[in-house]
Amino acid sequence: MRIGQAQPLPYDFALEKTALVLIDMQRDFIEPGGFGETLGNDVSLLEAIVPATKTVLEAWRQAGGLVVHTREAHKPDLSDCPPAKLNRGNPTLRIGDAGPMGRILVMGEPGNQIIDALAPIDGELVIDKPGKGMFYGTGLHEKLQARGVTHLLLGGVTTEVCVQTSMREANDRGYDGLLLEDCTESYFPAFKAATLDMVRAQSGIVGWTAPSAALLSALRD
Ligand code: C5J
Repeated sequence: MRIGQAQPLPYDFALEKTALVLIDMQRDFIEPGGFGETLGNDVSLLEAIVPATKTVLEAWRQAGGLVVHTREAHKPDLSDCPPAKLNRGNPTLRIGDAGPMGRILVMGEPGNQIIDALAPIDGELVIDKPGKGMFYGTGLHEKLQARGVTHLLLGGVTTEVCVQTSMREANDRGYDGLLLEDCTESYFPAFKAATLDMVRAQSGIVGWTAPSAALLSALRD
């Protein structure tokens, strides 16, 4: 399959060697009362990508492609959350504190779950990650290798933090990654725009970007 509209160059992929990866589409980042809002962000910006992301997820499932969901999630005793992460910034609630949707960014809590619209189904990988990148401390690389995956289509939040970190980690591990432009968002629109530019700079130094319509069209052809 080919996404001819991809930037900076056309993107070729084989369905059976490609995974759709949705990063951290969790209530903690997207809904009021979660970690994103405690950091002072307007979470409504992120909700806007849900319909396009849902359309891609359904089309990818229909095509029979592998789906990976990640969650930024810590153990209840926070033994996987270093002080540098726990104490960073000036949030109204810190990781592990009790918030309106349960303990912030803690595994198993209501706010830590993926939003209902994009909830994982049987057979999809769900990866809990203690860091911003999806490979650090998760075993994801081994799981993808075992399935022969070489290409990744990425979406999720936030563009310049967990999505970009994951995409750079993927690039260093040899994956060809494409970021779906309208399936990712930031609390800071300028940071999203800058990330898309950074990914495709220098002939795709980190990877490719494309609108989700171009992927949907490739899947239909
Ligand atoms: C952040 C994320 N922004 N999923 N996490 O802290 O991007």
